[in-house]
Order: sequence, then C-alpha cells, then structure tokens
Amino acid sequence: MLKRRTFMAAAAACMLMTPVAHAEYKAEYTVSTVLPSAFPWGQAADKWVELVKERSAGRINMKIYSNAQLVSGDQTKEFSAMRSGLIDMAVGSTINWSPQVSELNLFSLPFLMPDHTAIDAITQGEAGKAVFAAIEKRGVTPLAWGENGFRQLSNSKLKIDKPADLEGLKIRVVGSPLFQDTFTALGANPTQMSWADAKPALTTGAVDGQENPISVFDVARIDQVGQTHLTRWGYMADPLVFAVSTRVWRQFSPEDQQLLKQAAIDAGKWEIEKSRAELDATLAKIKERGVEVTELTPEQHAAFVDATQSVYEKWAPRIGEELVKQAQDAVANRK
Ligand code: X2X
Repeated sequence: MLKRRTFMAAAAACMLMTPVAHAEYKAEYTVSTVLPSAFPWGQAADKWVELVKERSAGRINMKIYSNAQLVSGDQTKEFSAMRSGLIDMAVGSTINWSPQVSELNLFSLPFLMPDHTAIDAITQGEAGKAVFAAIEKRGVTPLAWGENGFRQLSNSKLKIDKPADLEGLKIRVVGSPLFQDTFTALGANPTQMSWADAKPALTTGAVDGQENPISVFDVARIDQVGQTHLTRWGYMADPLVFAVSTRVWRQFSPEDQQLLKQAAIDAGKWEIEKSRAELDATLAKIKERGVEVTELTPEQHAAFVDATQSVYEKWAPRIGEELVKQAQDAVANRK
C-alpha cells in the first residue's frame, strides 16, 4: 500500500516537473483587425492566415475578427486586449496602439516621412528594431510590418492648401493625444472617435473632416458622405504591425514560431507592394467621382511643416529623443 502511494506521489511529481513543452494548440486563434478584407489592411491579415494554414498543413488555425469587434469597436483597446491574452493575435495600426506604446507615436510625428522609402528606412532599420523592442517590452511579440498608408486630409467644406484653411474645422481623429495636438496646432477643432463612429459622424455633419489613406477613403466611399475635398499632404503614414500576444506566443514550438513569423513577413511584403502599386489607380477613381484633389507646392507643404513644429517639441521626449533622432537620420540617409 505504502509502496503504491509512494509510486503515485512520484508519478504526480514527475508529471508536475515535465515541462508542458508545447501545450495543445487552440482549435482557433483570434486575429483582430480594424478594417476587413475589402481594404489592403484586411487583405494583409487574410494573407497571413492563409500562409500559416498552408505551411502548417492546417495545424494552426487563425480566424479574423475585423472592425475591432473583439474590443467592441474601440480600436485603441486592441493592444491591451492582446497583452492580456483576450485577443491572441492582431494586424494593427501604430496609431491604435500608440496610447499603450508611446514609442509608436514616432510614425505620427507630422511630416517625418516624406515618401515610401522613408517609411522603409525607419521600419527596416535600427529605429524599427527599437520600436519592436518597445512593443515586446509591453507583452506583445511583434513579427512583421505592413502598411495602412499615407494619410490624406478630407473635408466637406473647402479646398485646403494652407494651415489657415483648417481654422475651426471639426476633424475626426483617433489614437493618442498627439493627433489632438497636431490639429490644434493647425487651428482645427479635432475630436477623437473610433472608426465605427467616424462615418456616421461624417454623414450627419457632426464633423467636417477626417484623415485616412486614400485606399480607405476609396473603399469606405467617404466621398458619399459629403467629403468632396481631399488634400494630398501625406502628413504621416501608419505602418501595420503583425503581432501575437506573448502569452500565446510562448505556447508555440520554436519551429511554429518561425513559421508564424515568416508568414507574417511574407504577407506584409506582399501587402505593402500591392497597396503601393494600387495608389495611382485609386486616386484616379476618386477624382472621377468628382472629389477635388489638392496637391501642395513645396512652399505650401513647408507652411504645414512649420505650423506643426510644436508637436515635435512636446512629443519627442515622450517617444524618446534618441529614437526620434535615429528615425530622422534614417530618413535623411535613405537611398
Ligand atoms: O480609424 C482609422 O482611421 C483607421 C481605420 O485608419 C485606423 O484604424 C487607424
């Protein structure tokens, strides 16, 4: 009897000690996005899911929940939900995660990145690594970059080609308070709301304008809610980050971690190329629908840069002076 008990205890101890190496995988991993499959953003997530399914021969199943529905539409809560493991994975915008990861405000600094090469110089260089380290420190494992795109300003009232045109305009923004500061510096009246609330607010005229990449303007048919003026000022671009809650990440075998990461890198590259390649055609489509598209001369552009300098002074210390400098150098030295 005693012997048996000893054996049982030993067996139990043994079981406890055996590392739960790679726990049973979940039947399904949730992937959060804001924009669904009709948009490049949703397509980036679709591609990731598809590549992982294919390369794991169906062992790893991911299911996309768009419109930030896992956080009841409040996209600025997505990061916290992933960190706590309520959401397993996400393809998210740096804007939406910036309230929790201050370093992500880097990409929102007005006019930091003049072109696509500048975005790549940051994301693919040392600054990009530092940003990923900052995400990792907060309990989320970043795997790869994607792209929502350069954000352009639309409104229902007037052609905007100088800061004074924004005077008193109600502009919908999302993300950290940095956006309030940018639009306040320009004399506008910014108001924060989720994507879910944005279109209704534009429809009723509760706000006069918004800012989003032209792919979003096009697919969401923002022109149909009275947004007939679009200024291509490219004041910032929001990269997308493919990421996994670190709690969930640890449950995957090293081989599967590598598989998930490589699939995210491949999906991100594919989506970035595709969305950039579609830009001209999308812009032409928007013009055809009667939207007045304004391009800025170098002088007009400079006036917006000057008017938003205070945002750097206030936000560089919060983002990290060194990171901002690293990013500025990467942009200056881009090929
Ligand atoms: O809400 C937006 O403007 C959107 C869809 O672009 C983001 O999620 C940042």
